[in-house]
Amino acid sequence: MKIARITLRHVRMPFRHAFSTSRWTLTHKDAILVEAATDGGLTGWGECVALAYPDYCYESTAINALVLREYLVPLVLGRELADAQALWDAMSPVAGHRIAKAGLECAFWDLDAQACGQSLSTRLGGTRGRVETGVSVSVHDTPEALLRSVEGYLREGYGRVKLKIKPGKDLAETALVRKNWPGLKLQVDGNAAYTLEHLDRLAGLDDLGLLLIEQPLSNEDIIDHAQLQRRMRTAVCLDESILSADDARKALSIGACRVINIKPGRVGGVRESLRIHDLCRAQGVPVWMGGMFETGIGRALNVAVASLPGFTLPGDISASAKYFEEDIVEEPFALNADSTLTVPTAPGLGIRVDARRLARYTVAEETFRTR
Ligand code: OSB
Ligand code: MG
Repeated sequence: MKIARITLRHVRMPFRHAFSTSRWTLTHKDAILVEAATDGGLTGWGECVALAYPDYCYESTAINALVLREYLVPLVLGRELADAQALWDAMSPVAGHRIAKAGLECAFWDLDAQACGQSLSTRLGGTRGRVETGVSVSVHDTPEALLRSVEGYLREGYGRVKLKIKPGKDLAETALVRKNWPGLKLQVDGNAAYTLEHLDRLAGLDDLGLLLIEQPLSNEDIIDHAQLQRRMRTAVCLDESILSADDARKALSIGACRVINIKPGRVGGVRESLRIHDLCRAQGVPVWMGGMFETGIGRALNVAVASLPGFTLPGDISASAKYFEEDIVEEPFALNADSTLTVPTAPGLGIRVDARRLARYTVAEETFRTR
């Protein structure tokens, strides 16, 4: 496979509601979309999932664009790439920047699966036609507003709820949701806002019957998480701390977590996601699909990867309508009555990008060609 043309687009799409975590509030989704074309007439799409500001990690939308334009695109354009490993090797002169790499890698997989005439799910060995989903719920100003939000999502049909928490807005809020819905599949996400000084506070979550507690401590840490996991019955799940299969192996070997959140963007793409999936499956460790407010492009990727057998917990893959009035794909992802999304069956990612809507949200665009 040879990529002959790459177009990078910065899209900016308004959220239906502002979204807050322990660290930031967002009103828009920003992303770099990668459109890659072969001489043979195939077009593949990928999405770089970094946020507009580098606070979830050191990558951001602007940094993705810079790294792609200056370094990654020149490394891959016009080069013969046998498979995703060859693409990874071609990009290896650039250290880190896994989100930028994953955007390109997704477009490559879309092309590769189309060339095989298979859906990406089938190409990867997916075993289900529907994937179980849940919602990630913003930090709210008041407990009443939080309860109203959760109630709304349950009415829409979501069967699992993840509450964003931060120090001081955690125990009481989570206990309140638990009291209102005793049987609800419930979990929390601290987005690295806690330290070991909060050990007692975090251990207080143990009585609330949570599926897991996600990334309470620092991005850079696995040692303190291991200490926390020894203190808690609830499974600790790592998100920000796991950038590779090697990170996952080390974290599991010291007991820093009992569950792992896989985001293809965060770990450098599908190839690394498969490695983490396989490692965890071999050890009997559950994994689930994370989310980064994806457009229909990244959402299609997440749904395909989540169709693999090791994804045994519901993912943060909601319907497009949770975030957007209008998605950029022709058929937005919609929730089924059993709290699932349907895995696309058309070749590749199985989506069609709507050119008019794409143009509406594009704020910058640049094209690169082989000469
Ligand atoms: O920590 O899981 C997270 C969104 C952006 C960055 C980090 C996270 C999230 C979410 C939203 O929780 C998940 C979604 O896309 O619905
Ligand atoms: Mg998280």
